[in-house]
Amino acid sequence: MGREEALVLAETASTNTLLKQLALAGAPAGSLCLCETQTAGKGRLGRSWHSPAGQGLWLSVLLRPRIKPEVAPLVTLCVAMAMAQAVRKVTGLDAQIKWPNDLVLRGKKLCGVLLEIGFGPQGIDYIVAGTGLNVRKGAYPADLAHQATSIEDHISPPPRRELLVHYLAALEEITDRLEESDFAGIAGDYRVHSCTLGSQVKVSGSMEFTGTAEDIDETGALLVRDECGELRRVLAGDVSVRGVMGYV
Ligand code: BT5
Repeated sequence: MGREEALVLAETASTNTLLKQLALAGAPAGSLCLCETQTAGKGRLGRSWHSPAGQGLWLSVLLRPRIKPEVAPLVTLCVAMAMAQAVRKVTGLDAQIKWPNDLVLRGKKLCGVLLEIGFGPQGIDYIVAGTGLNVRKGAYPADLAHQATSIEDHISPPPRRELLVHYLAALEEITDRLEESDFAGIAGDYRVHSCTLGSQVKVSGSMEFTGTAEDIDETGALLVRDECGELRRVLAGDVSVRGVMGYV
């Protein structure tokens, strides 16, 4: 395979979509794409992601980790951990991880993570790890102000380059740990920076119930003790955490 690509664009529909095309054309791990603005930024489940010009770090990184397909969801946690670490290091702000894919700061969403995974005959072929980090106040629209935040809402924002450099270094270090030791390599760090574990949560989607999030298991699933005392495994779907992003 050739050298990795680094695309820095003024505008694209979605950095994830573009990098996925490069991944399918054989681009190597470490390739990345970032842009000033996305015209069709994607969230999960067909939702959209606001990505106005110059207001955030709209970025996708191509990973080709040597891990078993069943632990692929753990990579979402690695990406969120790496971004939380970068934000803490560069700004001193205590960004926390809301399972599975949000970074929150004082109860509001600072960054979203979107993973797109391609499987081949050997297992995982590629993972496009997209992150939308709100750097300036204009990153999110006024009607999301009750649940969204940016670095500039708290401090004078650092150059995006610094956040990028620390994020890439942290991502490499954390995914190396995942490759070497699976879940055991990342679980401790994850537990420390999670705002979900130990909190009351509301699960919606294919199953709906409330309970207390106790832990994650070795595949990244959330373990929630429901009101009847039963421990239930939540694989996907939406989880609201009491006190975070509007769940009161
Ligand atoms: C996510 O989805 O949080 C994943 C977002 C990933 C965005 C990055 S940007 C680079 C890369 N390229 C892409 O096309 N995507 C990735 P989800 O959990 O579904 O949250 C989406 C919801 O968050 C929306 O429905 C809005 O309510 C809210 N939202 C949209 N834009 C936001 C923003 N800038 N800040 C905070 N909340 C936002």
